[in-house]
Amino acid sequence: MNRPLGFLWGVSTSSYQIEGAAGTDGRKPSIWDTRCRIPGKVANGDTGDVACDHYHRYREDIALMRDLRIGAYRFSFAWPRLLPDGKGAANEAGLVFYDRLIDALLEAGIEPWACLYHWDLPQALEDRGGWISRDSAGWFADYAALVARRYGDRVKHFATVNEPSVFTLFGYAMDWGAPGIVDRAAHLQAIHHVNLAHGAASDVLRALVPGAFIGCIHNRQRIVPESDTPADRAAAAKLHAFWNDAFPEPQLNGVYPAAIAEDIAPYVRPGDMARICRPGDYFGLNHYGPIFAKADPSALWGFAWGSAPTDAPKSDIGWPIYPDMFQDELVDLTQRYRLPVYVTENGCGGRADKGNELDDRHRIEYLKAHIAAMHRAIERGADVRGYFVWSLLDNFEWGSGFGNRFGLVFVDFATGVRTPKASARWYADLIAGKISL
Ligand code: IFM
Repeated sequence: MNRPLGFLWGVSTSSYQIEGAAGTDGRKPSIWDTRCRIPGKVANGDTGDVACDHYHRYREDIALMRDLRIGAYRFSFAWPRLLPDGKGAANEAGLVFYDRLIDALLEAGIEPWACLYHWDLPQALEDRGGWISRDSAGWFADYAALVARRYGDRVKHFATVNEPSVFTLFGYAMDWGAPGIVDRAAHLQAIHHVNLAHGAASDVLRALVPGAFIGCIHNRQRIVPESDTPADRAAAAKLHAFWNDAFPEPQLNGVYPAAIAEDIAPYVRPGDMARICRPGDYFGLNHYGPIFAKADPSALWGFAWGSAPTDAPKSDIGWPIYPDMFQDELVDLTQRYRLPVYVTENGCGGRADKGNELDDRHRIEYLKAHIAAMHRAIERGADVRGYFVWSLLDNFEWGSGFGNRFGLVFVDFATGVRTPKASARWYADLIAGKISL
C-alpha cells in the first residue's frame, strides 16, 4: 500500500475524557461530572476529575504527538470551561487554556481539528432542560460564535458535534450515558434539537471563520440482526434508523429517515428541515465494528444490543472486529453523500489486566487491518482523505471508567506518567512511510 498524496494522519481525543482539572480556573460541572457521582453509573466509581490531567500536561502530550509525526490533532472544547454557566459570561482562564493549546499545536506543526461538542453539556444548561429544550440550538450557536471569534484566526477545521446518535441514544433512551433519561419524547426532542444546533452552529462558523472547513462527526456502522428472525430484523432496522441515519439524513439530505419520521414529526416546525440541512465540507466517520441487535420488547424502542457470533474475532474489551464492513461503509458513504470522508475515530480497546497493553500487538493488528481495509475502499472509489486513531492517550472511557484503554500511549492514572505503546511506534513508522501494508 502506498500513502495517497496529501493524506492526513491524526489522533483524536475529547475534553472530558482527558483534561481533568474539573474544578480548576472557573470550570463548572458538566452533565458527565454529575453522572459520575451517581453510584453505579460508571465502573469502579471513576470520574473525569483528573483523567489524564491534560489540562496541565498538554505540552508533554503535544511533544509526544510531534515525536510520532502526527499531522492533525482532533480535540474538543469543554463548553463548561469556556462558558461555565453554558451561556452568558465567558471564562477568560478557560479561553486562555485553548489559546495555549492551539498555539503550541501550531508551533509543533500539528493541525488543530476542533470539535465543539463531545458530550460535556454544562450542567447549568441541563438544569434548563438541556437538549430537550428547543433553546439549546440557540445556546449552541452562541457558544459556537464565542469559539469562532476567539480561535477562528488559528483553527480552520471544525466539527459541530461528535456522534450525535450515540449521545442522544445512550443519554435519552438507554441510560448508558448522561443525562440518563429514558423517555421517547425526550429522545426524539434531543435528536431534533441537536440537529437544529448543528445547522445553527454551521452557519455561525461559516459566517465568522474565513476558510472554515466544517463537518459533523457520525458513528456509523453496520447493524446486524443477532438472528435471522423477523423480530431481530425489525429491531436492527429501528436501531439503524436511530444510529446511522437520524443525523446524516436531515443534515445532508434535509429529511428524517422513514423509520422514525412519524415519531419525530410532532417536534418539527415549519422551516426546521431547511435550518438543519447543512452538508458542510466533509463527513466525519467514527467506526469501530458492527453492532449486533436483537428484539427486546421491554426496551424503550424494542431493540437491545445482542451478541456477536461466538466465533467472531473480538477485541480484548469484547467488540467484534470486521474490517471488511469498514471498507464497505467507506464506499457506501462516498456513494451516498458525495462528501470527502475523514475517519475521525478508529481504534481498539484493551485492558491493562490482560498484561498486553505496552506490547499491544492486538492493537497494531486491528489498526493494520482497518487501514488496509480503508485502502481497499479508496481503490474502490471511496473519497477518504484522512484517518485519526482513537485515541492518543488511554483515557476516561465513559461508563467503563479507566478500565477500557484505547490509547497509543499508556497512561498510569495514579501518576499521570505517559509511556508510548508498541502501537504508537508502529503508527509513527506508518506515517513516516516506513511500513507498507
Ligand atoms: O471513547 C469513545 C469516544 O468518546 C467516542 N467514540 C467511541 C470512543 C470509544 O468508545
